Amino acid sequence: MAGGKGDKPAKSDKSAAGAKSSKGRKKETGLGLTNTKDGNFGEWYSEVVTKGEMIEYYEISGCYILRPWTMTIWEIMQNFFDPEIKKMKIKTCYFPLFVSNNVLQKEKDHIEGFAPEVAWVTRSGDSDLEVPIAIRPTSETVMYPYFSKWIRGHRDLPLKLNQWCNVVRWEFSNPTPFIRSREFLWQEGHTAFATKEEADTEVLEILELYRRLYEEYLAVPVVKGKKSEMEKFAGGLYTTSVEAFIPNTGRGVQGATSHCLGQNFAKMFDINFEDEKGEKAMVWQNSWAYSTRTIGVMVMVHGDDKGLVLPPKVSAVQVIVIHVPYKDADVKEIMNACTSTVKTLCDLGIRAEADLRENYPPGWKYSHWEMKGVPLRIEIGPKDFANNQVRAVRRDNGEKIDIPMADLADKVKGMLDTIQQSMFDVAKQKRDACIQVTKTWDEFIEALGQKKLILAPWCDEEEVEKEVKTKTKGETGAAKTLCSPFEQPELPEGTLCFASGKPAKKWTYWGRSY
Ligand code: 87F
Repeated sequence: MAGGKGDKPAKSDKSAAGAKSSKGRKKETGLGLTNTKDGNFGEWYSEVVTKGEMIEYYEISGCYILRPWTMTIWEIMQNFFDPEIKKMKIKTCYFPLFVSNNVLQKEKDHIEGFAPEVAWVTRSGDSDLEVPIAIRPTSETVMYPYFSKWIRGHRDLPLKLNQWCNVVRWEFSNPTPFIRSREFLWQEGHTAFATKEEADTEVLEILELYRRLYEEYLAVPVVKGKKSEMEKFAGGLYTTSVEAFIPNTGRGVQGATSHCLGQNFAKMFDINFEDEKGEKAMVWQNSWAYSTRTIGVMVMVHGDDKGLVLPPKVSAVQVIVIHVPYKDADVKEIMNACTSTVKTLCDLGIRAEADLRENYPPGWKYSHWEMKGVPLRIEIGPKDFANNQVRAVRRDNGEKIDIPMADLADKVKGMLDTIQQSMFDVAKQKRDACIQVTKTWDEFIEALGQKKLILAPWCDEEEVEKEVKTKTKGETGAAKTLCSPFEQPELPEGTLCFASGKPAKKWTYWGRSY
């Protein structure tokens, strides 16, 4: 190990993870978390996203700086999703950030409950604006007047648009990076069809892409399903979602939504067309979105007491190569081995980098890259060099294996795939272990206390859901429906609702949620 001079990191903090000097004493490294995931989840989370260099807190509460470590993940997800929707003939557009009050208020029912969250611009310089303008919280009311203008006949349909943008919702309940922020990034898709069938089909196609984003990219298992009448988007006909679960807090989290809006907005905004028979008809619309919340869910699911754990598919750096100098060994030749290892991996399309900084000891660097969640670390020391091999260490489970230089390409590629799959499998196992089937009220309350993800037979009545909410209201928030999974277990004839005792209509997931 390096030890000795000049290797003390700039910052010094309460904790000292990792690095030991050659004398074997723990050094103050300024690295490491002061909170554990099980001990204080909220503090742990904000420490992980800041020390993992994803987020910097900003002066304005609820607003966060998204650092490159975050934006790369966002871009990788975008590079999957955008071509997929382009295959579906969805076109990119961009509408303005500002909305006039007039237009915003047009769909009254829709905006009513949301009004407190709308942010307004009222001044420019020293003078008040003649009329205040709102900042988009979503773009239905921004876009649909133009849908009305652009759609004339059936040949103008379908109209399928998507925009990548930011939105502002002035939330008041505890802001959390990624999960609940006042400004966030998303894509919002808005489409119009001649028939309900086409709209229905698209809702599910988009939902499947959201499932793939979570499961194939973020290695987070989700449930696809339908929202209850109470939890759906009030302006629409029905809402589908992918729901994730955070075992440590026992909370569900809506991962992304795909709505069929029906004809509500078409009525409001006069979005009509002349059909093939020459008759006037109203369009069927959808809207759908996923946001930077996806990244927060991923951090919450995979992170551990050493920091972030990133799935290889989305990590900006997939392999970090670190040289391990030793007393009299030839540092130059080990460094060269690192550089050529990086080159071999990069040539294969693997995102590899070397950390050859000499002012930090290897142990400090291990902790640093563990904090940032890099999936695989490769160490090269004099012995490895002599044996023509490298040592690989997995971030997700700490497993160490020696890889002969000759096998580097194959083995590393294989390991990254294995890590991706294994992270999903482990997350799914943990999620599934939290699922509790409850058939009575007492079982339900007990499971809720144990932070379970509850699957219960339900009569599907709004009044009953309201009652469950009221009865479970407490410090940690009320229980509500998350979704009714499309994959329904068998519901035997005569099964009763856990809450009302009436005949059950479906299985539904319940829990506290973000
Ligand atoms: C906050 C303020 C004003 C949510 C809001 O889910 C309006 C709204 O309409 C609002 N918060 N919503 C619902 C958004 C529905 C819908 N919009 C397009 C989506 C997907 C993308």
